[in-house]
Amino acid sequence: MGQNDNTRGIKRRPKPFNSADAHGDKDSDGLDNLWEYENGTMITDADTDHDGIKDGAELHYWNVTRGIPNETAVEYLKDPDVDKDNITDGKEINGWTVKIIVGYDEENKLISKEVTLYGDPLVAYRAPREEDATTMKTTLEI
Ligand SMILES: [Ca+2]
Ligand SMILES: [Ca+2]
Ligand SMILES: [Ca+2]
Ligand SMILES: [Ca+2]
Repeated sequence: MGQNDNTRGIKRRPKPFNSADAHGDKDSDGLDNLWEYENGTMITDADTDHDGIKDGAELHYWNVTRGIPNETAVEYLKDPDVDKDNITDGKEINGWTVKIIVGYDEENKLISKEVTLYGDPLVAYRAPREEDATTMKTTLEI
């Protein structure tokens, strides 16, 4: 790097930090300023896509845990909901709490309980539907 910059013939954007800061980590997300600048993630926001997982941890998840190639992983860092199921990557990976209906009491009031659900951020999650609750009710009454 450095010496080859002039031979590329592309206009270089001014860097938002001086070279001494290139290996700093302004937002403490585990990725240095230069990497973030070059990959288009936010240097001053630890969670670029606001999906609940900091950039460094999210990159590690995609790269290492899921074996996603770097180029795609970088896109996922900027996408809060990769599988477009309206549940953020952070929720699917770290779990989220929902109330589910487990049955009805004697007065026919719904009994619900809170459960933590986990999803796969690469597979669209199918939310429990009303039919499921009915099935559960039937099962409970038997
Ligand atoms: Ca950083
Ligand atoms: Ca993120
Ligand atoms: Ca993401
Ligand atoms: Ca999702």
